[in-house]
This record gives sequence, C-alpha cells and structure tokens, in this order.
Amino acid sequence: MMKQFLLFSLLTGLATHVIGQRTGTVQADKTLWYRQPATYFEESLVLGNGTQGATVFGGVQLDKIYLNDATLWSGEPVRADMNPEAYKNVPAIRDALKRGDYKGADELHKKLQGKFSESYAPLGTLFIDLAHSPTAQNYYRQLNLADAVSSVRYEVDGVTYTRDYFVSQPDQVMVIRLTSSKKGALSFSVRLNSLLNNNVSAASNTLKIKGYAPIHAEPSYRGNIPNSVVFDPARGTRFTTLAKLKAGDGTLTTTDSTVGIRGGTEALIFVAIATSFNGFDKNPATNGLPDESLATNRLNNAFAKSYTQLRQAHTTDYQRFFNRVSLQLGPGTAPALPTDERLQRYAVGTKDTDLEALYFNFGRYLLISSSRTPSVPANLQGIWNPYMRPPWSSNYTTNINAQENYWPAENTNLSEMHGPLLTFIGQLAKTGAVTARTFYGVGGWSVAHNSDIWAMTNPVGDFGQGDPMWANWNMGGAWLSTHLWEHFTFTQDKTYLRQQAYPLMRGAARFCLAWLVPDSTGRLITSPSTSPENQFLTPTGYRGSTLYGGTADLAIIRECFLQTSAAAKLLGTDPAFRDSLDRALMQLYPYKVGKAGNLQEWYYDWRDVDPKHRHQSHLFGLYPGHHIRPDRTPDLAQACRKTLEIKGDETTGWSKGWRINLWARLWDGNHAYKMYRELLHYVVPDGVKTDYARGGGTYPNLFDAHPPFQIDGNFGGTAAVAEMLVQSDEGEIRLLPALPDAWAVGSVRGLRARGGYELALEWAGGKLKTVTVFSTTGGQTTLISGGKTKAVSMKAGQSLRVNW
Ligand code: FUC
Repeated sequence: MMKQFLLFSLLTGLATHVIGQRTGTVQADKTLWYRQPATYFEESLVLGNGTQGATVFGGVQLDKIYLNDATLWSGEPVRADMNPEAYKNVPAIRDALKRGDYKGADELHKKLQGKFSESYAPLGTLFIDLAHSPTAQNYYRQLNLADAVSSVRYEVDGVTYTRDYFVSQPDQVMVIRLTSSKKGALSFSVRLNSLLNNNVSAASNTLKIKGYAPIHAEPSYRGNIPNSVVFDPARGTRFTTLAKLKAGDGTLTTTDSTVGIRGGTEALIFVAIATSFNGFDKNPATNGLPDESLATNRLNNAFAKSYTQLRQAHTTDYQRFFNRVSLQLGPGTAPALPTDERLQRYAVGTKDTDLEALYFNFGRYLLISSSRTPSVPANLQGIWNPYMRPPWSSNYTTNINAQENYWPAENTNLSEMHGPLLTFIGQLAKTGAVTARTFYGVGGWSVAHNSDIWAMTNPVGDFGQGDPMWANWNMGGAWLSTHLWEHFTFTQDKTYLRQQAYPLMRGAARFCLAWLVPDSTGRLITSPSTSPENQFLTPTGYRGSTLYGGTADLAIIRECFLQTSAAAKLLGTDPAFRDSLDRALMQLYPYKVGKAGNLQEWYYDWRDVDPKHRHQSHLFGLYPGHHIRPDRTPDLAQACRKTLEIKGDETTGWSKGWRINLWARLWDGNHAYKMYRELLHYVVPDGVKTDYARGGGTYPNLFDAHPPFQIDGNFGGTAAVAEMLVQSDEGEIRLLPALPDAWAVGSVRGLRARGGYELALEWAGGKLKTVTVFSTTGGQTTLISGGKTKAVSMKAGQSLRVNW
C-alpha cells in the first residue's frame, strides 16, 4: 500500500482526553462534547469499525445504544431480468419525443421501470439499566476523534460513574467499560432488543439475540401501503448479537433476558455482531455465512484480551488513518463550550475556526468508521440507522448521494476507505449488464438512480408507479465509473487501472456509446433523458421530466469518455474503442448558455419548474468532473456561476456540500466559505422529519441535516474543505485555490493530490508560505499558487520543501 511520509506520520494530537483515565485536555477541533445525554438520535454520538456501528445516547439511569451492521438489509439477491422486454418501449418513447409529445413520453417512460430497492435494516438496541438514582451532577459526554472513543461521566450521590465505548476493527467487537469511583457502587443490567423478528436468551454472563431481516421493506415515502414490511422465516439475512459481561468484582446476575452486575466497581460489556450476508449474489438464508459462530468466535477472542490491549489495538488501527491529516484554520478561537452551544453561537455569525476544523475532522472520522466492509459502501446514513423504514430506505442513491459519500476519500488521504465503493462497482457492473440489455437494449452496464446491498441497478418505480422525474434516470454507471479513474489518478496504481478499473470503465462507456443517438443535426444526445429530479416547463406550459439531450447526461458521458479514453491511452490498449470514444466526444451535443447567462439544463432554453432546485447535475463538468474550469473554459465556468447564483444558497445538506465544492472549483473561496458556514447551520433535532423547505444544516451531534439526517452532506463538506486548499489534475497542483479571507492563516498536512502526491502547506496573510511535496510514485507536476508557478520533477519517495 501507500508508503508513509515520515513528516506526516509523526503522531499529532495525541493529548487525548480519556475520561476513564482522567488525563489530558479537550481539543476544540477533535472533541464533540455535551452537558446532557442525547434525547434524539441526532444528538447521539456514533461509533463504528467500518462494519458494526453503535449510536450512544449516554443516559444516566438508562443508557441506550442503537446497534447496526452494514451488511444487514432487507431482501435477497436481485433478479436483474425483472422486466425482460422493457427495452422494446424505447423506440416509442423516442418517437414521442421527436414529435414533441413530452406528456406521452413521460407516460411511456414508466414502462422502463422495475422494483424499488431494498432497505438498510436496524439491527437492534442495547440497554444498560443502572441501579442508582436518576439525578446526576456534573454530567459530561464526549466523542474524541483523536482516538475514536466516546465517554460519559457523571456523579450520583457523591459517586463518579464513567463509561467508555469503542467499536474495534482489529477485534471486531464493541467494548464498553463501566466504573464507579466508590468500591462496590456499580450495579447495572443489560438488555437487548430488535425491531426485526428475533429471539432473546440469556445464559450465565452472556445475552444472545438471534433474528432475521425482512425479505422486503418498502421505501418510507410510499406510505402505508399493504405488505410494506414482509418477514419470511425461511428467507432473508440472519443475524446474531452477543453481549457478554466481564466483571472486576461484584456479583453476576442473570434473568431470562438480562445479564448484570451487582455491587461491582469496574466491568466490561463486550458486544459481538455477525450477519449471514455472504455477498450480493448469495442467498443469505440458504447459502449464508454462519452468523452465530462468527459472532461467538469474535466474542471469545476479544474476551480473552485485556481492556488495555483491546483499546490500544483499536486506537493504533484508527490513528493509522486519522493521523494522516492535520488541519489548522487559524488561531484557535474556540471557547470552552459544548459542541451544541458552539453550533448555536456559530449560527448567529460568531467566529469558530476550530469548529470548522472539527467538522472536517468529523467527516474523516465518519468515513473511517463507516466504510471498511468490502463491497458494502457507506449508505445514506453511513451505517447508523434505528428505523425499520428509514428515510429513502437508507439505500444507495446513485444520482448524487452515494458518490458524494466518497468525495473526501482520496483528497483527505483515506484511499482505503474508497475500496468498498470501488469493489461494489464491480458488482453493479454484473447486474447492470442485465439492466442495460433488458431495459435499454444495449451492451455495457448501467445503473439507475437507486441501489442496495444486492447491487440492484434497474430503474425503480414498481413497474410504472414511479415518476420519471426521479425513477428513470440511467447515468449512475457512467458517474460511478469516474470514481475508478479518480482512485487511479491519486494512487497512480497502474496494475489496479489495468486489471480492475479499466474493464469496468470500458463497460460503462460502452453503455453510453450505444445509448447515444443523433439529434436532427447529427449531434449525439441521449433519448429519453431526465435531469436528476428537476422538471422543465415547455413553451406551451407542460411540466415534464422526459426529454432528449439533457445536459446532465451529456456532462457525465463526456467525463466518462474523456477518462476512459485517457485510461486506454495510458495503458496502450484498445485503440479502436478509444477511437470511437474520441469521435463521439467530438460529436456530442455541445453545452449551451441560456438567455439568463446560465448553463442550460435542458436541450432547449426552457424554464425550470423550480429554478432553485437542489440538484445541479448539469454542472457535473465543473465538479466532480474536470472538463469545465475557469481558465480553460471561462465562458462555461461563468455560466455555471450564473446558474449557482440563480439557484441561490438555500438548499438541502448534501446540495450545500456539493455547491461548496462547485464554488471552490470556481476559485471563489469567500462564496465557498459562506456556504460552508451555512452547511454548519444549527438544525434542531426532531427525529425523522423530511422537510426540503427548512434548509439543510447540522444537528447537535454534527450529523448533516438534509433534513432528515443524511450523511452525504458531512462528506461533501469535508471534501470541500480540502478542495478549497488544494486542487489538482494529472499535470498541476493548485495550492490554496479557494482560500477564504476567514482562513487567512493556517496549515494543513497530509492532503493528497492527483499524480500520487502528498502535501503539507503553511500560509499566512492569505498567501502560501511553504509547501512540502512528497511523491509516492515519482513524476512531474507544476505547483501553482498566488500567480506563481513552479515545475517539479520528483523521484518516487522524494520529498521537497519549497519556500513560496
Ligand atoms: C435524492 C435527493 C433527495 C434525497 C434522496 C435520498 O432523491 O433528491 O434530496 O437526498 O436522494
């Protein structure tokens, strides 16, 4: 894997605040803390080892911890050929569009629909009932991003009680340590429950819950339709959760459904979880993994170790990733206030650069904690979901959300965490080949706007019930394939490019090549097309979704072709295919600038039904794509800026995350910063309430509010901070391209740039002072900052410091 740059591997920020051990200090940019337990999910503190997740409420007399496992979903392997003759409707839709019959095209488009995705399932809840009075003094709760441990401390009747919680990747268990300051004052019992079909038992010091996920769960937005959640004892993913107590002292207590300690001083709770999920194409009931023995082995292995050993292994593992990057955005301005109070002060305009860094650090923490399961990427809620029918099924929404989760993966030096998405793409290519053939009548592979753990790729809508506005978009494969190339450009791993990435990129491009048709002038367009979730208004007043030549489709295809062609060239392979891509690129229907100076979203200069719509997929070429840039395509960049101005800044969380990146790519640091502040706008926690109008922001636990909670905004915002500080392509690295006035002084170490570089920057007075470049693979690049350029040529493993 990646060689570590000595400069960056120096452990930073090790002064951790470990409550149980009473050492160290709170770090304003690495500690989330509160003076009260969580009431709402959006106040809880989340932990995870990339597969198992825990949501800690930290209550005084009753502590509640939601448990999750990334591999527990409703359903079973998808039958991709669910609508085998759907493609036969394509010519009729094209004809309707040619006639200008947009209403007819919208109706016919519904014939290209299949089933809805399955749903991420809630595994269960662990309760700790504490046998002391409910009135606590000096309550304190924290999540320490420096070591990925959450802690609670309070006093009851003069006794200090503490709990430390972490979910270990190396040992595959959750560990909770409970203490009391007075000998024998710790008495508690543990319960487990689950919304899923389950069975609880207790024996000696171990609780066991066995259960299984539904065979089907409908998206929550479909409301109370019949059979919205269906359990079948013979089908679906099984799970086992075990909770086992280890007591330093005191008496062990056991009932039918609880285990506990009476009169102890220190105790540990071990929680092991396993599911039968055995891959997207294996039946989890008949061909599943042995969940019970997996959980038992994990439990026994961890149980044999000491707390110190387990905690040390957890911290070492986590810090291997987290400590790669450190960020200072100015002199520390943070008051010693709880995180929720800091957010509220920030919302009224108070300066808090440490809070801005904390949000960035938290985003990296979330990716390390939610994305370490091969082929199972972080979903809409990462891995943290308590609901049977979570918002939008907590699925993979591939018209922006799943991809946005991975925007910080490469540039913030968490390339390994990109892995689950990259390998998932390989599975999508398999079901997606069936989708391409049966829904569109072409080769290659494609993904529509939703997916799930079963790698479903079909357009959703329950065979004609869905609105084409969202159901029929089919550019998910082409968009996802750009992640493969991004991974290569950052790592320069040519073997990966040749063996894994290129064949998949080629398949995505092949679908697009075959799906394109000439317009009346011979220019290549998509038909039918939709522009993610927005609607047009035709001159005759029809509000529609289905059209030909939508700009977003063409922008994504353009990027996909440019990258696939570049990959073929680099690998010296596939000349004929590369030729066909290059020819198609020249024939693509060009971008158009509309009357208002905006980048046109539709083939014609039609009005939008909602000009402030949250999606901005037609700006794909500016970000996450690379083919629109202020210096290379100034007119198009200006049209993108105009589009963003027309849209305004008030929008949902993920959309703000995206727009900050777009403003950064327009090299407008102050506008990017304005929107970053708005992303951190305090949102009152209130459970699951979907409210597009209320505007996105941040809950007390720093979770992104769509609203409701959706993790993509966290990741979009994290990526954007890096994008404001460093931008790169294969030939150049721009340092501080979008530095806002508010971050006039600062430093960052460990960000990555395309071409295989790792960087450390220091700046003051809004200008770069020094840059240290480390090259992992060797190569040439040009450093650019503040109107100066410097070409560098480096050997693999070389490090170069430049005083700017
Ligand atoms: C898309 C967006 C919504 C939401 C959902 C999960 O449909 O338009 O805002 O983020 O995905």
